[in-house]
Amino acid sequence: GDATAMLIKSYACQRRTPLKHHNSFLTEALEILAQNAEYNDNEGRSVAFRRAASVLKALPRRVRSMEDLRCLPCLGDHSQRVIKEILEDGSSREVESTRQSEQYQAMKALTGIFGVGVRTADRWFREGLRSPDDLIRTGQQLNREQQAGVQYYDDLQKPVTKAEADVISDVVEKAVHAVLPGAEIQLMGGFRRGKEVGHDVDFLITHPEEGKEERLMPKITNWLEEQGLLLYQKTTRNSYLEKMDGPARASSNMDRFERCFSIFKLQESAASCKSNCSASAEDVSAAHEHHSEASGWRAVRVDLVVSPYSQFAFATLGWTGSKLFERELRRWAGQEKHMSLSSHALYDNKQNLYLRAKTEEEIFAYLGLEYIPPSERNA
Ligand code: TTP
Ligand code: MN
Ligand code: MN
Ligand code: MN
Repeated sequence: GDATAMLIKSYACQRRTPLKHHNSFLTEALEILAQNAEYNDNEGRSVAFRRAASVLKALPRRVRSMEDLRCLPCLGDHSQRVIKEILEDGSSREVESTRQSEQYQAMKALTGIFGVGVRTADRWFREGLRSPDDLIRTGQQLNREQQAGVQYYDDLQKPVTKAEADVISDVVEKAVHAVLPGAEIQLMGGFRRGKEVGHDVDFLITHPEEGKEERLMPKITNWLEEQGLLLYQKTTRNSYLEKMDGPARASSNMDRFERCFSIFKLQESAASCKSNCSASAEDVSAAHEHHSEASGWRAVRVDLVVSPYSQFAFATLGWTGSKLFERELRRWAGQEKHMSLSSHALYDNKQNLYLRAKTEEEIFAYLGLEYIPPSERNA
């Protein structure tokens, strides 16, 4: 073991995890096992593999032997066996057979449909269904969300680029300012962490005058709908009440903000079309013929969340991710600090009081953690 390995802390929120690291040949393998455990409703096992993968993402260099893993936290027996096999043989039999398995592939395809969770996908798998096409062919009952998920499946499978996220940011900003001047909009999720592609685009919206943000979402979605920019939307009202939801529920990861899960209709410019098709500038119209549909637009998943100004720092921290980083923050708060952290608030269970914060930096300070910038929260 070397000295650097011994500096790796055990909670992901105590570490800096950059987007690009040196061990994807190991982390991708461990994350397949994590994903498979999730498909089998084994959350404990899934989190164990994800924590192991996350530790390897924080290492300053490529792992070359088991010796390099001495003194590292979060590496259980099973993860170590998998790593050893990959280091010795180039791949792990368990990982490869999981990757090839009918269940893994079907669950991946089915849970890849917007609106389909593990429980539904598992039920369909047991009934012999394997893909979105099977759902259509057998005339499965689908809710409105799942219908949209099946309808736009191909587009929603394509990664969203940063350039597309920037175009959507402009659209969202225009919509929000049309209905509430002075509102503030922030790009969240993977793109805030510096990712170059994502599965969706996440936004957090607030207004410096507390109360102005109430019932804002229907105004935004109406505006977008009038412009013909929405293919699907489902808005949920804010249901957070500090007195009732605060300390008791604060460790739950589902928040209660007014929010909208949507699918945007994104007009594809000649420029983005060109880069997608890798055609020359003069050849843009010819490039269209590469598309299955030469429609000039694509569907993109967009999440909109509205937060009261007083909760904005907590909402920002909670919607930046990564999911494992968030999970580890809440675990650190509870286990090490006797506090409850949510996307709404931080509650100190020893002093029995809420800790107010205007910035993410203040929240890290309350938690006794060194500040980790978004670009290093890629746990
Ligand atoms: P995601 O958009 O699911 O993930 P991501 O942006 O990190 O990655 P991707 O590129 O695949 O989109 O979630 C973004 C953050 O939002 C994540 O940190 C968790 C948070 N979140 C909540 O707080 N509550 C929720 O109900 C959901 C769905 C997400
Ligand atoms: Mn996202
Ligand atoms: Mn999202
Ligand atoms: Mn094109």
